[in-house]
Amino acid sequence: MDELRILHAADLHIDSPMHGLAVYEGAPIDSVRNATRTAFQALVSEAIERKVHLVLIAGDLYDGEWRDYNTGLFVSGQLGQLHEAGIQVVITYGNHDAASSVTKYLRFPPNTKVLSSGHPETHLLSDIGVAVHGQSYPSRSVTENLSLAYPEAREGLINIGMLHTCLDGSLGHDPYAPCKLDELKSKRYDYWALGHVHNRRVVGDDPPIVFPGNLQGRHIRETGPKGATLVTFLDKEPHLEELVLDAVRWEHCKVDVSGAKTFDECLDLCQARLFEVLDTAGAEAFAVRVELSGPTVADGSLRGDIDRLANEVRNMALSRKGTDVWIEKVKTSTSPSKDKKDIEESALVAEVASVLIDLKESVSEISESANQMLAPLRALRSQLRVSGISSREDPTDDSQLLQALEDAAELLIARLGSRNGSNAN
Ligand SMILES: [Mn+2]
Repeated sequence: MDELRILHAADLHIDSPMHGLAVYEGAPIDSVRNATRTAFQALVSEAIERKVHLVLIAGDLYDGEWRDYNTGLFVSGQLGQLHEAGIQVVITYGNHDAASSVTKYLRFPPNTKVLSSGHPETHLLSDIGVAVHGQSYPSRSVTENLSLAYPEAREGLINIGMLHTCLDGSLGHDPYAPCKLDELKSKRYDYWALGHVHNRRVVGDDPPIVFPGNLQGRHIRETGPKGATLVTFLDKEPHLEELVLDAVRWEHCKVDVSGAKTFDECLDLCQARLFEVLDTAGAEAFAVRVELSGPTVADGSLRGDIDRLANEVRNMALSRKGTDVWIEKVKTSTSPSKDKKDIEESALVAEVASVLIDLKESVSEISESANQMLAPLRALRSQLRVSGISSREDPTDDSQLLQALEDAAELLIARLGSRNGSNAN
């Protein structure tokens, strides 16, 4: 065969829950919930369109035990489409879908081979001249070096090794099926189809040793484009192509609001940055964390109304027509401004605020003492009314009371004047 095309995927985690997504009005719930399935459908379409000969799934096809048989029915249906297109499939299970972890079972269509969890085995595909070597995980925690027992390469065939591994552990994943690059190379295979590390990494060139990364990000630590690796052998020489197949793109949108003066200014910066991230990423659906950072005088007002801030950002996301954008979280990592002018301004604002607070306290003190001063006058007025000197109604507020007292005082002065027989004028 002059040209052999193999599509290598790993870590599909079909029906994995999407972690940490807030539910709110208008959030594109369905596209996010179905993302792992939609991405698998994209993989199958791509395989058919590109007329690949073989699809490899190198572990963690499932996220864990099926909630119900629908997960199995979905996967089997997709494998059936590959079968109809004449495309063969080889699967190894990893730590998430180890034989002991997934107990429900459905038979796959005849194009699909699952490699044994008991020992490394070779699956021969003589019609396309390929030998696939590999082993599934018997249990979640496989700590021995599985690669050591992998079979010898078959002469005259293209040899592919499949392994779900942490390699030497330096890539920071759970330490399963550890091995060294040199041990893989020593097998003299033509390609190593690895899984387990969710970031795409090409860790060897001769032969290619590849982690394709997961097919669909599932949380904020799995950002950026996700997909699979297309390996084309031209006269037995491998050529790699990265295919982006994710249905929902995870992005961490970091907004620098340094120097913004107001809450509104921060919102403007958020919108500009969010839209820039969405435009650049070029996906159709997103799950986005928006994080504001930098020193700003608006630090206090952002932190004081984080709920409004979150909903203003959701509001921006909803205004993007034709793109499903789920705002996973809005985080405030801002700090108070260190700018001298800002500090002076805020010192001035603080001073004015403190004067206003003092003033308010003084007003309540004044009104207290006014009340005390008015108490004997109130008593006097009652006496005046009882003695018929004033006939006004009971006052309802102090101004009426004062008016009544003034009237009474005038009356008394007039009476006193006439009693003494002398008028002021
Ligand atoms: Mn995985």
